[in-house]
Amino acid sequence: MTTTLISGGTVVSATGRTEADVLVDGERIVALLEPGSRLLGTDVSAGVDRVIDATGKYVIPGGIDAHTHMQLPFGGTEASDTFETGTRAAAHGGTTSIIDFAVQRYGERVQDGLAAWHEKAAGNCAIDYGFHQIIGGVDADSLAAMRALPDEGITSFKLFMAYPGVFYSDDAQILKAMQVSRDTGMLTMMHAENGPAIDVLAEQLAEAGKTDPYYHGIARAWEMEEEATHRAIMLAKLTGAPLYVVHVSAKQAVEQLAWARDKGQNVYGETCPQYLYLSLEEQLGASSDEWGAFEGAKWVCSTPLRSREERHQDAMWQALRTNDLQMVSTDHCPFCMKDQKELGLGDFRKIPNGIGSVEHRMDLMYQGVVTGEITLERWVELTSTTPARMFGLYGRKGVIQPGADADVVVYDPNGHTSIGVGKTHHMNMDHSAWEGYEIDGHVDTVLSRGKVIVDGDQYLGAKGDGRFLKRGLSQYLI
Ligand code: DUC
Ligand code: ZN
Ligand code: ZN
Repeated sequence: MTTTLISGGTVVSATGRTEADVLVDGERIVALLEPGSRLLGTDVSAGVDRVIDATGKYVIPGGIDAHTHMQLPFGGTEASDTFETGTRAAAHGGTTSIIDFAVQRYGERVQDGLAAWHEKAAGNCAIDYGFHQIIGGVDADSLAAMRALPDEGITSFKLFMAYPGVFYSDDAQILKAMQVSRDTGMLTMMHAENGPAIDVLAEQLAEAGKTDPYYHGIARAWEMEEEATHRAIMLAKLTGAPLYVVHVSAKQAVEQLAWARDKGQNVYGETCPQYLYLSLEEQLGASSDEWGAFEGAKWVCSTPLRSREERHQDAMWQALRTNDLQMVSTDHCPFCMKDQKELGLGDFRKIPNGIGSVEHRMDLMYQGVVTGEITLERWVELTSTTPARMFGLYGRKGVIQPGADADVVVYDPNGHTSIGVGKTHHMNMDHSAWEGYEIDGHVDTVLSRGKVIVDGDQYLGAKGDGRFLKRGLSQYLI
C-alpha cells in the first residue's frame, strides 16, 4: 500500500478552508495534519512513499458529476463518449466520480436495461461510477422492478415529461412511479419540459421553413419548462415523493422550485454550465465557413439554451448562491458534428440533443469563483459535497476527512487552462462547445482512491481503475 502526503496546500471544504497536509494510506485519507506534516510534534513526511507539494494550491475533494450520458442511444445515433473516453476526460478535469443514467427503454425490462449499462461500464472506467435508472416505460413490471433497485445501489430514477414516443411518461405514469419513490426513498429525477406541446410547436416551425438549430430553443420555450416543473412539483406533493429536477435552465422554473421549497417541500434542482455561460442569442449568431448557421447545432441540448436578454443566466448564478438550486452537473451527452449533429441538417428536430462538458465542469465553475459569482467553498459544495450527499455517497466521497476515499484534486489558482479541441480537450468529440474559453485556474494533480491518475497534463491511470459505486439513499430525505 502506497502512502502519500499532500503537503503545503489549503484544504477547501463546503464549510471552510484550512492550511493542512493530507495523509493518504492506500485508497483512503487517514489524517489531516498541521502544516509541516506534524503529528504529536513529529514530522511524518520522511516516512511516506510520496509527497505531493501543494504549496499555494487548493486541495479539494474530487468532483462528482451526477448527470452524464456515456454511450446513450439518442436520435438515431449514440453519444460519442464511451465509458472509457468519457471518464478519462472527466479525470483530466478533476472529476473523480460520475453518476450515469442506465436506460430502460419502452418494452424492455428494467433489469435488462440496467444489466446492459453494467456491461458497457465494467472494466472500462478511469474513475468510480454509479448509475441512476431511466424508466422509459412505466408499467406494472417496471414499477415492481424499481422497488428492487435500492438493493442494487441504485437509489434514484429519472422520468421524462418530454420526448413523446421515446422516453416520455404521462401524468398517470409519473404519479405511479412517484408512489414508488415515496415508498422506497428513491429520489425521483425529472426532465421537466412539456414534450407534447413542444413537439407541436417544433412541427409548426419546421413547416414554416424555420429549420435552423436556433429554432430548437424557440420550440422549447421557457413556459414549457415552467409548466412541467410546476406539474412535477404538484405530483410530488400529492404523492410525497422527493423530487430532483435536472438541467434547470429557465428562471421561471427556479421560481417554481423556490416556491415549493419555501412551503417546505422536499424538492431540489441542478443546473449545468451551459445554462450559466451560453445563450440562445449566441446560438443564433453562430456561423462558420464549414457549417453556416448549422454551427449552432453544437449547442442543441434539452432543456435548451435560454435568452441572455431575459437574464436566465444571471438567475441561475443567483439561485446557486441562494441555494434555490443546489448542484451543478453537466448533462454530458456529446455528439460529433460530422455524422451525428449533421443528421439534423435542414431540420433541427433531428439534431441529437446534447453538449459535452464532463471535462470542464470543475474549471468552468471555478471561473465563477474568479468572477465573484460564488465563493470557493460554494464551488466545492456545488460540484462535490452536495452531489455526494444528494445521491448517497457522502462520507466516502465529497469530503476530505479521515476514512473518506482519497479522491483528491490539487487545484492551482495561479494556473491557466485554455479550453478547446487541440488544447485541454480529451472528450471524443470533433468540436468543443467551450472552444476559446480561458480559465484562471488549473487542475494539477488528481488522485482516485489514492492513485495519482493525472499529473500535470499527463494521464497516469488505466482503463478499469474505476469501480461501480453502490449508493445509499439521499441524505436529503425528510
Ligand atoms: N437532454 C440532452 O440534451 N441530451 C440527452 C437527453 C436530455 O434530456
Ligand atoms: Zn433530460
Ligand atoms: Zn440528461
